[in-house]
Amino acid sequence: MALRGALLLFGMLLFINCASQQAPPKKRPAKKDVAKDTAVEELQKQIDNIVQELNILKEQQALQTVCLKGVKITGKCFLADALNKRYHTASEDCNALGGILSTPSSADENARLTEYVRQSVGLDAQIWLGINDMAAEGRWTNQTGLSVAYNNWDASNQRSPQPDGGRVQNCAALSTAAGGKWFDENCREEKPSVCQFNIV
Ligand SMILES: *[C@@H]1O[C@H](CO)[C@@H](O)[C@H](O)[C@H]1NC(C)=O
Ligand SMILES: [Ca+2]
Repeated sequence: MALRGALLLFGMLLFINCASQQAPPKKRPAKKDVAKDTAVEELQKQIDNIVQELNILKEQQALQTVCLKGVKITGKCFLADALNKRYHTASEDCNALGGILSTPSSADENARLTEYVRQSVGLDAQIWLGINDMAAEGRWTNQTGLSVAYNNWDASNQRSPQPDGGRVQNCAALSTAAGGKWFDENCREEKPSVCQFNIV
């Protein structure tokens, strides 16, 4: 923060200095002035780059803080919200933090998310996932609106493998009791959730 301020001030001073020296308009810019303009532009570019890098650092630091409370898994940071909420509320609350509802994209990630939910929420918990078929029945999409490539639906009940809720159940939930298997549930049910942040 102090660095950024100092740099901006430095840049501004240079700019003012340059502008005041140019105050009486000259008919033809001298070679010296052109060189100065280029130098100022170059400096401005460098300042912009530093500001950009600082912002990325700040974001990473914020993520680190989230990850200190949560858990880091393959470029993602998971943070549990143990409060029971409807799907939409859970999703909006997570979005407000800059994340999306957790969306495991591999068996390994699903297993590690399940383990984290066991530890943070409970051994018999169901959490909302960032996956639903609200837009088109039977087409399960993630928060990007794309069909999910990975799923882990529970098929242990052969007569009625998940998802089995049709139009009544459009939101996917992961169950720790079922070893991380997924179930479609009514989106108005209230469940805990895990917010996912992508680490840049
Ligand atoms: C959604 O799914 C697509 C394709 O499977 C994938 O490329 C994208 O990263 C996913 N988005 C999220 C937020 O998981
Ligand atoms: Ca459905």
